[in-house]
Amino acid sequence: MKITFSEDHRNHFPQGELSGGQFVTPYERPSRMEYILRELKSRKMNDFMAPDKLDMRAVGKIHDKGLIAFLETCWDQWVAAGYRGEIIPSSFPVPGLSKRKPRNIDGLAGFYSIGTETAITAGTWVAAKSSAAVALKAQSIVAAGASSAFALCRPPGHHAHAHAYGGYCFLNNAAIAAQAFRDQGASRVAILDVDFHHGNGTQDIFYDRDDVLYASLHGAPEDAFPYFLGYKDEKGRGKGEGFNLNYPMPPGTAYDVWGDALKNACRKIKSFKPDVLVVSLGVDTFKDDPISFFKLTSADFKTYGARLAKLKLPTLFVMEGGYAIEAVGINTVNVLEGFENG
Ligand code: SS9
Ligand code: ZN
Repeated sequence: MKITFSEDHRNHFPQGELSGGQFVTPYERPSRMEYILRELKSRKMNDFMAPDKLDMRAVGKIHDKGLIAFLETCWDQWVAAGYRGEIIPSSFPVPGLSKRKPRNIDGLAGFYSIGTETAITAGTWVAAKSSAAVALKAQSIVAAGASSAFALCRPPGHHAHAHAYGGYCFLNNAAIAAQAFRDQGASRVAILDVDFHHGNGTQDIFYDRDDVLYASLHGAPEDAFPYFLGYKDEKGRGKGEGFNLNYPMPPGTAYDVWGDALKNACRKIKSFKPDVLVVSLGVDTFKDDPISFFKLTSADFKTYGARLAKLKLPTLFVMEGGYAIEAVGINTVNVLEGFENG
């Protein structure tokens, strides 16, 4: 399987993540990629390709112009305002407040984000663009007829909405790739999100649509980030009704239950008859993940990779989360290897 990757991800590495009222080293850090690369190479998965320059029209199909302009210019505005730290928003337009866009960059950051954990630095926009380009390159490989490809994206994407960044995500790589498949002739695209966290951004982007099915297995939002989306009764809206499938699961969930949810999601995907499958591949379902509460073992990742192969669909894997960094490589490559041998 071809793998797309760019070293430009390194441009995004904030010093701090606001977590539990303290600044910690961000869980979403560059070394995650090193562990994955090392494991890929040690298992002879060596077919790497660099991305092309990002096609901003493809990004513009998913993201709002205002968010794109914000991400492009926010660092310069922040510095010009005299702020000395990284960009962390502090005020949000929750219901009851107006939805008007402020001029002040601190206000603007709250306007365009879903939370405070995701700091922006000087290099964030370059990295975010490279991540989307990595997704689109792998998408083009599958669109050209490959049975699968792996987009080794960083930063991740599934928490990014059309109008907002957050949850370590800036551009929604999987959504941009899914839309590119549609624009290049696919009639129906299924997105299966196996990251521990609900992909609130991806759900919201396709919520009204019947041409892109979104199915997600995740920690129940009562107990887990992103807290405000991912409930079972969120099924889609208008003609999109029935094309959004959430499988929230409680703390302690292991493969017996998780695997059944996957089986169910795969059945639904099959009856949707998609032309292509996009997998939002997060491995933070692992038992030792520091910010998650599922109990999958490394062997389970291989098992479900093989299960995904049974769908017999052209499949684009897009890297999302996974924070038990030493195991992130093993678990990610287990999915890919399970898929290839499946
Ligand atoms: C940790 C809270 C984690 C953000 C999680 C984003 C995961 C992206 N104090 N919140 S896959
Ligand atoms: Zn996650």
